[in-house]
Amino acid sequence: MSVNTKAIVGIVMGSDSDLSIMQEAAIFLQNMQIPFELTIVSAHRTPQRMMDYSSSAKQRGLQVIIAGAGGAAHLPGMIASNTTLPVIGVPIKSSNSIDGWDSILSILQMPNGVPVATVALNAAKNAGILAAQIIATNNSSVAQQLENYKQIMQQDVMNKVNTTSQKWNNEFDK
Ligand code: RP5
Repeated sequence: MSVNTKAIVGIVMGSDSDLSIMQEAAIFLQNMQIPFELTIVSAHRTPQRMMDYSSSAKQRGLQVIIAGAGGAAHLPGMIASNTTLPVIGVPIKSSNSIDGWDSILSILQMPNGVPVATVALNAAKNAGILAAQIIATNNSSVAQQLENYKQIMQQDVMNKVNTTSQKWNNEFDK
């Protein structure tokens, strides 16, 4: 995104080793022309930066935060503890992870009062889609782009239905 475009979605991750996964959220937002920012904020290694990021986010104009982390993934929950903005958590199967379950459970099992909308393991694209859907509740142009996106997904499946029916009997669509 251009440096002059004011971000409305914040993407943060615990390490640059999360970037290959987290960039999927960024690419989706870019395609939807939703201005975003992306940086590294580590709950364990830069705790003060995490508190500063989350406490300033709303005032800086962010409307949603996407936070990804692996292993003992405290970043999304701690960000959520320090802002009223909706936080979407992306569990990441990282080098220090036990099959990703540690990250999934750390992000998913938040205490009452502090929700994090948790997507599937490594599902940063879905986090981008969900962020766009939150933005779309108050933005008709993003809402229209999401309608188009759903139409394209539907058409893609129907093309596969047609291809499959050339070889296999399908009485449902007759
Ligand atoms: C977490 O530890 C990060 O989010 C990352 O997924 C994992 C490993 O970090 P590095 O050791 O690669 O920096 O805090």
